[in-house]
Amino acid sequence: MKYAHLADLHLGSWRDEEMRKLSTATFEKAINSCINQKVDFILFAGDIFNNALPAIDIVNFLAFTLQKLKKLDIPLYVIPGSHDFSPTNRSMIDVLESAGLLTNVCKGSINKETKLLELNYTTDPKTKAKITGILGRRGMLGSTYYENLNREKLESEPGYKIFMFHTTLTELKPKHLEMLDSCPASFLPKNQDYYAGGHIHHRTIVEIPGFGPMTYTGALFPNNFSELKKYSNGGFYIIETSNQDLNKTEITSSEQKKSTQIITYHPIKIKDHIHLEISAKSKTPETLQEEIIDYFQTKNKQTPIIDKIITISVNGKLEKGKASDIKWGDIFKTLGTLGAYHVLKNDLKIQTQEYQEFLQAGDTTDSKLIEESLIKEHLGQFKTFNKQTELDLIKNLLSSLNTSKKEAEKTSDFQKRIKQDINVLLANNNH
Ligand SMILES: [Mn+2]
Repeated sequence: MKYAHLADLHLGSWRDEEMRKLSTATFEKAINSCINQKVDFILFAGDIFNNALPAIDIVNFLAFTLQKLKKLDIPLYVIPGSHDFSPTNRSMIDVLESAGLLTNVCKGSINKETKLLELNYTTDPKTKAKITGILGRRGMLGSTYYENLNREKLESEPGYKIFMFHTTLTELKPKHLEMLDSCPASFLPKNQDYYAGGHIHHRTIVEIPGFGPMTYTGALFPNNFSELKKYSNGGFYIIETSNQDLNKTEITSSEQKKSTQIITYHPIKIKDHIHLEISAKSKTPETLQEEIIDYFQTKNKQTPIIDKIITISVNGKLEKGKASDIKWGDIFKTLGTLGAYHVLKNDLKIQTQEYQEFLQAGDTTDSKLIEESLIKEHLGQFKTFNKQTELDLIKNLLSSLNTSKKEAEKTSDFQKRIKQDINVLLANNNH
């Protein structure tokens, strides 16, 4: 058996059209690669879309691509991620499932007596692999699913089993995301053959005794400036198991299984990437600007920057002036004439005499992390909730309010949708 594991596709992300094009091109290339490698089925471990209500052209593009899989009889199994549905539980994934383009494997019910969540496996018709999982929610809302999960039911099921998750697991958390809330891997059922993770945009494979390999693929395509700077590109896993393992009825130990399963990472690269890290220390906005242009003009003589993505990070304290005095428009234009595909900058870490508050947010340029640490700094001034509830609520409110009126949505419907979403959030936190 051979299958693919993709996660954090974030289709429709990036404001810049050039970057959005790369994100969809990466997706198309990944699916074609899966087809060429003749996988039996494909998994998407959440965050298929970047927003709960994606633009029509993105949904159309995805439906068109998934139709190819359907024609070739390659099933697609998914769990929704934290970005895939609105607080009122609306998700485009439901539409795609109704159209027969994918199967949401997060299916189950609450046992009336035990009050535990009982998940059902979806069996892949051709390989007989059994797949289930838990959808992702924003903040730590999702952890209640794990706290109330009937794990034994999943642990004692015979056959080849895949568990999909879209949450932060403590044991799989990379160093640079240490401050994120997480739940322990022991919240997941033991004895699954593969744990297909999403949510954390950092490639990881961890072996924990009693469990099969627990994995994050990382984002299929970097989703923001800091991911682009750190990873340049994304990719996915192909998992291959030897066939004698497939129709077994007894439960084998995870150690026995390990030897019969190979996981390989397949990077997908559309454009090359160059990063420049430059210090503003003892420079004026004008000299800094000259230095950046100079760097690329000189570099271009050795290795042309033609068709490459360029990221520029500036940090340190300007001798005079402020970050907004740097004429980025001129820099972009010059690099454009040298043939760069697209240029992005991050000047959030430039310090000036006037404004230094960003420093307190720690050593990071990831806007999400800056946001989180600023919220944490000011928690508890407001006595209505405990700190954890307040943090979750603020994060959820911020993400719900980060929306705009959709194509053809009436203003009154838009207002109603926002009010409804906010009411759901406030009701959920009212304890
Ligand atoms: Mn994600």
